[in-house]
Amino acid sequence: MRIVVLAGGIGGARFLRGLKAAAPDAEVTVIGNTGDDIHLFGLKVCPDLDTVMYTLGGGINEDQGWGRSDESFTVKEELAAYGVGPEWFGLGDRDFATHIVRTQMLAAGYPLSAVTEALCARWQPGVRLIPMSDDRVETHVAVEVEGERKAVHFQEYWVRLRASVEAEAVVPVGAEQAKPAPGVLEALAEADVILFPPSNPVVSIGTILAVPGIREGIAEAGVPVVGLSPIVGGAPVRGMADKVLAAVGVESTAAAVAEHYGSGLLDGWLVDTADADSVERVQSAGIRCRAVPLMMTDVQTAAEMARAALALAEEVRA
Ligand code: FO1
Repeated sequence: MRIVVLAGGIGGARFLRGLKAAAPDAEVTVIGNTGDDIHLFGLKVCPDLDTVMYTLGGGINEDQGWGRSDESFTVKEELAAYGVGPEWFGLGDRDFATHIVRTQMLAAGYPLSAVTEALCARWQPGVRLIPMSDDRVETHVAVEVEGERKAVHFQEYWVRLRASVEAEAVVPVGAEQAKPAPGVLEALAEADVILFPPSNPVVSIGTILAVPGIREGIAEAGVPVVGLSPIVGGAPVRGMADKVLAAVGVESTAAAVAEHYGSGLLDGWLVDTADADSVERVQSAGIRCRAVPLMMTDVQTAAEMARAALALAEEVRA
């Protein structure tokens, strides 16, 4: 079975670990969000691609859900000693190696998709990880700080500001000019099922859908598209998705996120048992809905969720 998954960071990566356990023989292609990418110290950092690669490759810092395990921060300390910032983004020594190799290959002319393939040759994530685009897309957030309205890079909003100020707009800069990376549209056309894991609907999945051609590719695939709610009981399971959902006028409920994606895209939607009362509302939006446990406490619970998503896809296909 060929499965295509649109993934952002931590939620997407943890879901993928469950999917691999639930469908070990499936051929999984991950279309990774690159809107979170940031250029620091002359290096290109791809947080969501690295989170998927490290999580599935066994190198992730499990508690954080990002960055490497067994990390040290000597390079970061030395940069700070030179007064070279920013200090608010925690890049570890092992993680720096990934960004050095990536930047070196990009400078040699390799596209991001080829670089990602090369990095994955070491990590063997067990899925094919393709960036949504080889073109530069960077999400910026319009905020008002001390009466001054300005746009900050998503990472500054997320990490330095901790999403503590209202996001007035979330803009994936460059998305309109971006093209799907090689293999993305082909994977969608050949898919048997397409999954939206519990990633951030705005800055992760929303950014992938903003690349012209991808939303159409999903709709034209003519196969079941099933998503899992990142919102449980009116609050994000992790992260601060509610902050960016507000920016696009979507209430932080499992049903509202399903309606936001729309029945033109989604055939099925899983909500947590805590939101069983919203099944009716989602179904009346033309999206098949089931309530199952959606808390990914370990690989087994994530595998159960993946099984439920695949089962719903078969129900929709019938
Ligand atoms: N998130 C934080 O909250 N603090 C950090 O210092 C931080 C550093 C970091 C370094 C590399 C990387 O790949 C991810 C990092 N993240 C950090 C997470 C990152 O902001 C988010 O994972 C994604 O961008 C959103 O999913």
